[in-house]
Amino acid sequence: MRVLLVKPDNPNVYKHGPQASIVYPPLGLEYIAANIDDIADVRIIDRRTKSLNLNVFSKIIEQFQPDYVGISVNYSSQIYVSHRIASIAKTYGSRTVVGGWHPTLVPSETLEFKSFDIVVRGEGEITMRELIQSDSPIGVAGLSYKRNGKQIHNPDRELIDLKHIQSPNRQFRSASAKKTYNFFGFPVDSIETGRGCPFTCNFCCIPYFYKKTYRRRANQDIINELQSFEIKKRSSIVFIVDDNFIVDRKSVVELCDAIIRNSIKKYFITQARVDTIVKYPKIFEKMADAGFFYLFLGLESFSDQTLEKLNKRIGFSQIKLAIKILHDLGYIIQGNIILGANIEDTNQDLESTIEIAKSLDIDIPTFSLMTPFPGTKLMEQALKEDLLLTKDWKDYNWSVPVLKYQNLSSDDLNYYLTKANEELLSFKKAMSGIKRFIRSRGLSYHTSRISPVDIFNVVFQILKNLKTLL
Ligand code: B12
Repeated sequence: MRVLLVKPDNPNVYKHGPQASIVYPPLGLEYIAANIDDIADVRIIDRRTKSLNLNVFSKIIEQFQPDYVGISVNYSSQIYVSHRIASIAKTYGSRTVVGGWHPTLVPSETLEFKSFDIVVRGEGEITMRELIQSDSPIGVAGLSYKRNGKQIHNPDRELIDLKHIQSPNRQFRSASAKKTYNFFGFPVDSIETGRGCPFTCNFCCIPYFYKKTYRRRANQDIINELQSFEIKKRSSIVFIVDDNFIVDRKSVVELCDAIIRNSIKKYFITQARVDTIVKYPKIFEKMADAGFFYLFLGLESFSDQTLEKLNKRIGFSQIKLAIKILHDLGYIIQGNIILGANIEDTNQDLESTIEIAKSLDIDIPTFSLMTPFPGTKLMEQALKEDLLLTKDWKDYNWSVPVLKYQNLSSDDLNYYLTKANEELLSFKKAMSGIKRFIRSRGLSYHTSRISPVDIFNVVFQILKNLKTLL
């Protein structure tokens, strides 16, 4: 059995701002690969590598003749590119399987595309394995498929015990893929330590996907993975992709201790919540000792009333305090702010959001427009109150207005998004964050983590992307 796994490109996103210079490896597909590579001949191709246009892709399919082509559709905005990829696969007689967040959240609608045969709902490791083993979707939990023009939705699959799945297989990366995965020029890898989040923010689909649960992997498995050749030798930065890294606090501290004890000298990046920083600053001190240096914070809004409406369960005073705590520890902060986070927002509210953002010391502020993804409370509300401007998924990328506001037009939202990016994303500000970080941790901390070649690559990358970074 031959299986080709495909990571589609990301159209229409990140033309500007820091994310334009970051590409992480396709961790979800590497998990799938690891869990089927003993029963199938597997390949992964990543369409985000520049060399892989659709002609090259067709040639690969023609030569490999896969029985199954599995496509990862994590972002709703990727559904049409994924359809194009699947259509090509079908002309060569492959069965097409789509997995990831978007198909899981709207399986029936996804199956309406002629090109998609099967949807894997939720976590794909065991479901895909059973599909390949039986070479049929009948009776496999977690699958939706078409038969004689009718859709069949098998029962959901139980959430996986994370101790019983194979770690991701990173051996399937092509030479150009290896070059593509980078964080501002630094070789980067991704790892997952847990799945889910106990919070229920109204714009987030995680509670739906993971059924409001949180599961964590065993720390020894994470350490083993960090010590694998691909991560140990090939990357200086490790991105922990978890939605919320600090849920089981004891386990996080034990992991940091184990990283230090095992002399795993890496720089780590992850996402954290503002309230956790304020309540447990000691954990962030420990994380800094272990190599954590860059944190993504979902700040969302500076209005307590709006934060409450989002069910974010943080307040503006916590945001200010969290920034101070992290800066005292030398962290670089990327903070995301949602423009129009309250459907009642006015021009004045957006003006003041931008002004407050300027007054806060966020090293890399990023802005998005409020977007109701399937599977969220926000989408429920938008459908009930007829607030959707469009249901064209290609626009659901957080930078195109898709909601109707009482007091704001789409032009207003576009104007403020551009203004926020232009006035706040500053190379100078980011550099001062980097300088603070370098100074705060001491020379030996850095020299043990970074090679001169990496430094050269980063400087080269920054100069190359100066235009998009500014
Ligand atoms: C890390 C991450 C990122 C990284 C990029 C990671 C990458 N490699 O591309 C960054 C920070 C850049 C990012 C950016 C954005 N992200 Co993001 N991101 C995530 C996050 C937290 C983890 C993804 C991950 O690696 N998971 C770990 C792996 C192991 O899981 P997985 O990929 O889901 O794969 C599993 C299953 O989905 C399934 N599966 C997936 N693909 C396939 C394929 C097949 C064939 C099969 C069988 C199964 C299968 O099986 C896998 C194993 O169980 C997810 C939430 C989450 N918990 O997953 C959000 C998430 C995917 N992101 C989201 C969003 C909205 C965005 C942004 C638009 C946000 C913004 N403000 O800019 C951007 C857009 C990115 C883009 N299009 O380029 C949404 C997507 C919603 C939607 N319907 O579109 C999510 C769900 C977060 C959320 N709560 O809303 N993101």
